[in-house]
Amino acid sequence: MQDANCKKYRFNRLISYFWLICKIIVFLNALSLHIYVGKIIDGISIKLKEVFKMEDYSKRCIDLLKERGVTLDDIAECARFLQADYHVDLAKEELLESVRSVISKREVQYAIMTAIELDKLAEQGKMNDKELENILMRDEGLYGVDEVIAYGICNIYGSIALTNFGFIDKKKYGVIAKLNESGKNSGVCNTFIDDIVGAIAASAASRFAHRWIR
Ligand SMILES: [Ca+2]
Repeated sequence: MQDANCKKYRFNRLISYFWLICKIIVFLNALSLHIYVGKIIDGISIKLKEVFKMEDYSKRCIDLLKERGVTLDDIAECARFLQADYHVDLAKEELLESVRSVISKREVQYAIMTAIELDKLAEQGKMNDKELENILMRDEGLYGVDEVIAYGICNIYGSIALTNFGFIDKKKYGVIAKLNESGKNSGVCNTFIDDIVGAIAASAASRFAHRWIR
């Protein structure tokens, strides 16, 4: 009888241990699920922050361009000029979406911010290297770093963008001609921005051409 009681006691203890282990497993599962859900929420919030930050940079770049006398309309008009031989009746408004799309790219935004900052620093006499400042203020013929930054934008949009850029850089159309002219005035530095505007227009025209073919 005592033996039977002992077996029953052991059996009950085994059952209680089993339940305890089950509860621990359920608790750990809930905990890991909680961590997993937390990680997903963190990932989504990081992505959302990036998206909003990009929107901020787009606006920032549009404002910077405006501050230097360049509107999105001006750039769209340059892009229209580049597409005029292929689409005779094309209105610049049809290229505005492509211009906005080019400016929404992070690499393009960094190029715009860097280029305009360098022009402004030179113009305000705030560069540490006064020799370099003079080179930028004179828009020295052999100084080609401005074009290299512009190529960085065009490279994203392929060979059509690169050839478009070469063409508009040579023709100096629209706002690019204005920037080029005003850059010759003393106290004004447009060494970088003219190439940046040309590159955005060339890339927008390339984007439009690719979408048209599709
Ligand atoms: Ca230039």
